[in-house]
Amino acid sequence: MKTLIIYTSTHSGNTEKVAKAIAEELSADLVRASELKNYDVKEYDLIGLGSGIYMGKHHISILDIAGKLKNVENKRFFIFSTSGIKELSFNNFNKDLKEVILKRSVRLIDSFNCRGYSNYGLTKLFGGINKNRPNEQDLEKAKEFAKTLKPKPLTLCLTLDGDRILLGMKKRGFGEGRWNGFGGKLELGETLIEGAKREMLEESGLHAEGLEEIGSIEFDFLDNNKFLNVHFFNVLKYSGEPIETEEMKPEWFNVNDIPFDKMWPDDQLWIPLYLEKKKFLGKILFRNVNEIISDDIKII
Ligand code: S76
Repeated sequence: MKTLIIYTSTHSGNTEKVAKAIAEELSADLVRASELKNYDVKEYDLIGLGSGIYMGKHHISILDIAGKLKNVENKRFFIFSTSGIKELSFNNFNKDLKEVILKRSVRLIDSFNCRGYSNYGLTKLFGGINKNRPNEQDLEKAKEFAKTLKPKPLTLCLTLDGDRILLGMKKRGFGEGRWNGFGGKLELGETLIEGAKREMLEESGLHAEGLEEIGSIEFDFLDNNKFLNVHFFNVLKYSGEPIETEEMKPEWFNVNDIPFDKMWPDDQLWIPLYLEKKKFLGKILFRNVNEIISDDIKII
């Protein structure tokens, strides 16, 4: 995921601190609104826009840029701000920026706000409000927020044995009714390899003894909030016999007879690379679970 963060931080540098914390967590490119030269965001997957709140709105430079960015279609956006006071229902200071963003065909994923030092207007009389904020805790919260914007890691294992490949018919849940590799979400504290081995055993009955990562693809789904980073593994060595579980029905297929018409549509893009022992990195955008809108898979 490639992220661009555009921000304006005028008086106290409050928003800059938050922007930097989020950028660090996401390895994002960070640019001040006043220094933005290229409005074309084609190369980015996620765009963050943030500033202080002035008279109940984001800074005018941010509102302006939100309307002018080019090639934003289908991109993910998030917004952030620092403010003297808390956002309240009658004082919805994300409203104007949200409106500008939602006029473009993009997705606004989430927003973050925290207190920032302010000596604006009358608050000047008593030395300003929210001294030393954003503080360490605020910046930690900003990083936690940034983590939620990342794609969720998943594993998927493929097993070859001579000219056979092991697939499983998914009996329930995400991908039900499709032949698939074996894998799933990580449990707390698990590494990708540990998760891949556990899922392989739970879903197929096979002990994967050697695994090599063969690629990864970020899957983004326009019609829901799913955003996945699937890490693909080749099972180098296994023991045991495939058994049907309540989740999957395993079956060996000849590699010339893979049932692509009953699989995820993306499988036709990367399984041939796997069979040719090529490693890959990619991004795929789905409209729903059946239609690929765009794909970009590179051999590495
Ligand atoms: O081969 C696939 N398995 C999945 O679980 C999901 N593809 C895929 N694409 C979203």
